[in-house]
Amino acid sequence: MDSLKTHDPELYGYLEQETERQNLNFELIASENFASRATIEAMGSVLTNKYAEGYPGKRYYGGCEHVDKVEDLARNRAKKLFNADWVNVQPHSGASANAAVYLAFMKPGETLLGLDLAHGGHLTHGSPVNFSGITYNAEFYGVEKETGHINLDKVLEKAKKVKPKMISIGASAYPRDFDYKVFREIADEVGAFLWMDMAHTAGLIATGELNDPLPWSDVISTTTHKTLRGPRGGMILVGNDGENKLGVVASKSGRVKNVSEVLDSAVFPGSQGGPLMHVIAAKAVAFGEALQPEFKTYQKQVKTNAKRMAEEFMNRGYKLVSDGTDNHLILVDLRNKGLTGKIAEESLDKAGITVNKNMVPFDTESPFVTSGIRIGTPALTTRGFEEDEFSEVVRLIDLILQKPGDESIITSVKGDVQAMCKNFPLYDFITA
Ligand code: DSN
Repeated sequence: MDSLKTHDPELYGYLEQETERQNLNFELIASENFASRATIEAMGSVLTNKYAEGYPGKRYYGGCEHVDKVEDLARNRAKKLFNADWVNVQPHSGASANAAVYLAFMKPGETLLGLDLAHGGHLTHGSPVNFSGITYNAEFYGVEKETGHINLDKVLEKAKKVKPKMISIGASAYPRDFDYKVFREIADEVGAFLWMDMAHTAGLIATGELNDPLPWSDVISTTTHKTLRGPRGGMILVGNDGENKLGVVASKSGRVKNVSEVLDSAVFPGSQGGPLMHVIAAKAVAFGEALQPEFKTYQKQVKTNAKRMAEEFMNRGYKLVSDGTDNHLILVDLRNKGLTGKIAEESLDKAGITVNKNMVPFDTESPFVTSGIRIGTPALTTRGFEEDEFSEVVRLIDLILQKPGDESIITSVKGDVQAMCKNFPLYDFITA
């Protein structure tokens, strides 16, 4: 980064600071990860200069012969990775991918049935402050107060009552797996489309560490930067393409379009303009990495580490939502410890331990305070942390949470955090 260093020293300084933060902190935000050097290099490439509205072979600009190959590479690798009939790698983010899903499957005012944000759902699954809740009629299912699990009988009951056009599955803070077959049966019983947003769990799904939604869902959306460990971005997939139930007709021929054609149009020109070709190149790199056997080993470890962390927290008297985890994250309910999520997040941050405060189901605190923290293993597992390191992570978190704000404990824990991070080096190239 020599040219950046001399060309824009102020900006370079901020990058240096952020690199140091990533290198020397415990990154435990469940939705974050560390992309490879090759992925980051592709993102920083000349492809950022190229306009390529349209799709490979059908662009609105000249000079697309090379970026066509890049996008095809990304698409083909993603199809292989997820055993999908069709993918669209152009969505700029998970929210953009979801906007295209709505555009393809729903008309304004129609009803979506999704997991409540306060029970682990996502903003774009019908929150009243998001376009999804503003444009569509959002209805919600939740988790059981006693178990923290989704009760599928209640989902069916709710679906029969509200008659949704589409049912969404997927979450940003749900530590358990989903039974897609039963969700499919529910969707079929009420005549709804079924949409899985696997943003958090895509890497675990790709490697068979969690149930596979592709055979059961009408459409699947994802981000590419969480467990999938690629560049920041989004993607849409279809497991079984073919004549769809949308009834959208190709105007000249009168033929009913495949669901993939409707979704392609919903991304471009429906909701986006020019694709970010540099990011699509980086997606291709990351999908290539995810097809390697080491990626499966990594995902297994992500899950094993989360289980170890769950056990360690419960042994120390912490209450976890659903009393454990099937995936890459845990949700700690801090109420029995007399703490809020806000206090916990702030105290841990001072010691170099990065988590996020999170609502727990049936929370009585506001979203700015919350009663919980969400903790995920993907990023530190990428660094090489295994079970023993995660036991130590929990010990250090517990030390802080026993006396939040105690400066001498914070200083001592921060020293331990940095020492461990130095034993598991991360990036040495960004500011080199
Ligand atoms: N913001 C992401 C998360 O942290 O889960 C979801 O978009």
